[in-house]
Amino acid sequence: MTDADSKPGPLELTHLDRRADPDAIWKALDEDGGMIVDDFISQPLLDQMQCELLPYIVDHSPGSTHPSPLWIDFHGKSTKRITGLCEKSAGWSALLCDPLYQAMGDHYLGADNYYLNTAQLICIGPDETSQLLHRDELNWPSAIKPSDEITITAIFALTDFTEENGATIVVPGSHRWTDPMREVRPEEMSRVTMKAGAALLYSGKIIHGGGPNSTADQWRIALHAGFVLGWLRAEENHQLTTPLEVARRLPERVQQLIGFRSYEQALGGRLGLVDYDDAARLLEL
Ligand SMILES: O=C(O)CCC(=O)C(=O)O
Repeated sequence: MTDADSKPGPLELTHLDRRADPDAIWKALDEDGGMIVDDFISQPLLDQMQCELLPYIVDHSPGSTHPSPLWIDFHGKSTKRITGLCEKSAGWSALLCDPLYQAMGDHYLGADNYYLNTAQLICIGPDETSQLLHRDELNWPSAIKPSDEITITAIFALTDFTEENGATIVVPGSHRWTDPMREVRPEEMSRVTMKAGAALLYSGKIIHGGGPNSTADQWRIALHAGFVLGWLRAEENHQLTTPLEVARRLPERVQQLIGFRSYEQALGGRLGLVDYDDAARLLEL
């Protein structure tokens, strides 16, 4: 164990206003492994997204379809998870083009160097227990670099996040831990309480998980959406969750982020091609 492993993190993550200097946002994120931007989503856009997405949430059943007990537990027996959001919400596509959200991806992963990992609604319902704590970057274990991010994520609150209804659990400072097996002590955990419209921005290295919901009738609704380096496979298969005719009508940035454009590495590699041409050609046909 090193000093970084034993040094306790702050009890609560920093909250900054949407109008804060982006450098102050990255500084807070770098220090603690995560931070909260209040009022990230404007009220009209929040209203639009809630209205567009609510019917899908009502229709969806909680729980996992995976046979393994590990995944059933990880996905949550009382949690609804919904993807394919570009088809379901024009508001979500607008948020994907938000300049601050783009600045986060560009800052941590490099401009034009990343794709959308997954965009999923995570709706934690009554009686849900705590999710297994985890680090997002462990999806790609052999790509992990000690000092660089390979994935960076935002959890947008579409309803208020409270201690009772499932606010995300984070372990501030754990992005610096060098011992991957180090156990988390209860006093190192903090709950991400925030108002609807706020966003938790966090490192792929920080330990976190969905919180328990002890309410009788409240659903905690999050839109969990991260970016991943363009040469790594994304968690969500966006080209199957978004039909081609829908992709044709999306903003260019969204088309790129969900893989309807090919990836060109700075050093010359090209990935995700169609007939050795850019996948964007398919959108023109
Ligand atoms: O729902 C949350 O607050 C976090 C969920 C999460 O980290 C996950 O499902 O990977």
